[in-house]
Amino acid sequence: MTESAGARPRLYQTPSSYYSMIARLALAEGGIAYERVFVDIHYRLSQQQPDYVRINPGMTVPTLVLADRVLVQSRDIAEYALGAASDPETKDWVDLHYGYPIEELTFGGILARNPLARIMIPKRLEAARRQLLAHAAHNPDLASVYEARAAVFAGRIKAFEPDAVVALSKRRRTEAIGFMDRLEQTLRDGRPVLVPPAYGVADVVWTVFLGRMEFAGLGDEIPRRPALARYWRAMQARPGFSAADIWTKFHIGRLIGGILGIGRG
Ligand SMILES: N[C@@H](CCC(=O)N[C@@H](CS)C(=O)NCC(=O)O)C(=O)O
Repeated sequence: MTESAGARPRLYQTPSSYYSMIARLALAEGGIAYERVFVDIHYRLSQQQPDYVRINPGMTVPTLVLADRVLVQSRDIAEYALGAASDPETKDWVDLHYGYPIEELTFGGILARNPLARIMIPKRLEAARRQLLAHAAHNPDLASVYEARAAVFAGRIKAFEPDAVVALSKRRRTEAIGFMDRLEQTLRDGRPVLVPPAYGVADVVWTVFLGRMEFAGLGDEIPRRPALARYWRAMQARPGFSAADIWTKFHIGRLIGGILGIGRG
């Protein structure tokens, strides 16, 4: 992690991270200039470093550091950039999105299909849990936050047990397809954005969700729904979409490049 002076907001983020994409898209759409700081959440587990934990005790990305406050939830960052979801329709769409554990779709799918991942991912989760406990022992002032985070990882290890994961991934896929049906029904009247009249937070989160559908092998479900397909094309054509670097497929080279510090943050 690098620090630099200046009044621009600093976004601690990871290129491949779903919730970082939400932050990047919202900031791009909101026209907010900011500096990206790369956090290696996969290999170095930099989100667990004490200096990061002091900024974001939840130990997740993204984190937006503003002159007068720190935002540690992608939803808050999106609402900062584009305005809070004040109407009930926007709020319902955003609540629906955040009620869904997207990582269970992504990792559940990988684990259900890939025997090597079934060995590697639980090992990585266990290593992360142990490192959290080691941090707790070395940083007494942060022990309670480290222990709380270790408990979250223990839960993940359980959720991703080989026997549980196939059923879990099936359930998350069915739910995701249900969301696409719901989007299709809403968009069928030809509306250009999810909650007219203006582009907003609901469009940000559901655009990143559709990107994740492509990424997770559910992309074929989009063209089967004409209104959703039209909306997805329109969202991808927006300048903010390319600026935000939304991953619709897995880029192993960029993942490694980021970790080695040779990619763009
Ligand atoms: N509720 C948070 C969730 C953030 C989140 O789960 N971020 C993931 C990456 S997409 C993360 O930081 N994972 C690293 C970890 O759990 O150690 C938000 O919306 O910002």
